Amino acid sequence: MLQQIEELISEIKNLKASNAEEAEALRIKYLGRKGLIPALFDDFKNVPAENKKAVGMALNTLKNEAQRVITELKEAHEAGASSASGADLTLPGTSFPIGSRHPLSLVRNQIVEIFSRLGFSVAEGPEIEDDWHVFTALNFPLEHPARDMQDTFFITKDPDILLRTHTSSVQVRVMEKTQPPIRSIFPGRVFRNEAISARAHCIFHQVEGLYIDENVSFADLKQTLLYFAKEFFGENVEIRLRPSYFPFTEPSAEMDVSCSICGGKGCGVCKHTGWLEIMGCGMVDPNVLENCGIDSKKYTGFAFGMGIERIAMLKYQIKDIRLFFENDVRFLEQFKSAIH
Ligand code: 2U9
Repeated sequence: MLQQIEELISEIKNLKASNAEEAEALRIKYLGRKGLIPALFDDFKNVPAENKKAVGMALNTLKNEAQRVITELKEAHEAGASSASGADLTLPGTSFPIGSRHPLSLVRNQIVEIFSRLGFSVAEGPEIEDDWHVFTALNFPLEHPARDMQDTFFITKDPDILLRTHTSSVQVRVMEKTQPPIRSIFPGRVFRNEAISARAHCIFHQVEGLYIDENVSFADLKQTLLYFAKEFFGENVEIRLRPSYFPFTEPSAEMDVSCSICGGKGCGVCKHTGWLEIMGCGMVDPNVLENCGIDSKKYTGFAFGMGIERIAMLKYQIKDIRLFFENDVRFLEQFKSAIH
C-alpha cells in the first residue's frame, strides 16, 4: 500500500488541467466521496498494526498534496484568462474611494465663478491682521464694540495684533497698493469671539466684493447684485434692498432675496416673510477711500459682503452651522454629486 501511495503522490504532482471543469474532474477523481484517496483511507483499517504509523503518515501527505495541487489548478482557471505571473489581467483595477468637495468650497467656488464672469478678480490676504487694516482704515470709531476683547480675538496683549473679523482688511490692502479701476472679490476665513451655537460660530467664511472706478453708482451696485442673485438662486428670484448702517459704507443696505423654498409665499425657512437676508452692501465711504490713498473726488465705488455658511445653509437647507466644521463623513458624502 505504501508503494501505491508514493506512486499516487508523484502522479498528482504532475497533474495538469486546461480549464476549471478539468480541475473539478480531478478533484472528484482523487478527493471526491468515492475518490481514490478516501478509498485508501477506508482500507487503512486493514493495514497491519506495525505498518499503521508509516502508512498513516504517507496517506496524510498524499491527501495534503492532492488538495494543494488541485486547489492551485482550480484557482488558475477560475478567474478566467491568466498572465504568465498568474495575475488575472482582465479583472477591473482596484478603485480608491473618491472624496467630495466641502459644501463651503462648493458655494465659494460658485460665487467666485459668477463674479469672475463680470470681470471680478480674486484677492487674498493675511488672517492675522493689525488694527489699521481691520478697523481704523474702515472708519470704525474708537469706541466701536467690535474693537473690544469681548468681540475680537487678539493674538497677544498687544491690542494692535488680532485675527481679522472680516475680509474687508484685504480690500484696504488692495486699495493701498493699486489705483482704480479695482474690481475684485475677497473670499476668506474670519474670526469673531462669539459663543458657538446652531446659528453662529467663532470661525466662519466670507466673500466680500469691491468695485471702484469713476462714476460707479448705486444703480451699478443694484444691477450687479441682481445678476448675482439670478445666477445663484435662479432666473425667477427677486431682490429687495433695505437701508442699513456700516461704518465703511454710506449709504448702506441689506439685501434680501425672495425665498427659493416657497417662492415668496411664506414658509418656515423664511419665517413666513417670503424673504431671506443674504448680504450687506453699500457705497464705499469717502473717508475709507481717502484712508487708503484713493481720491474720493475722482472715484466712487460699491462694496458688499456675505457669509458663505449662511448662503450654504439656505441653499442646502442645513439647520446647524456646526455641521460644516465637524467633517462627519455622513454629512460630507451628501455633496458627492454636486458640481463646482
Ligand atoms: C472696504 C469698503 C467697504 C464690505 C461690506 C458688508 C456690507 C456686510 C457682512 C455680511 C454678513 C459681514 O459675514 S457677515 O457678517 N458684511 O454686510 N460688507 S459692505 O464693505 C467694504 C469692505 C471694504 C474697503
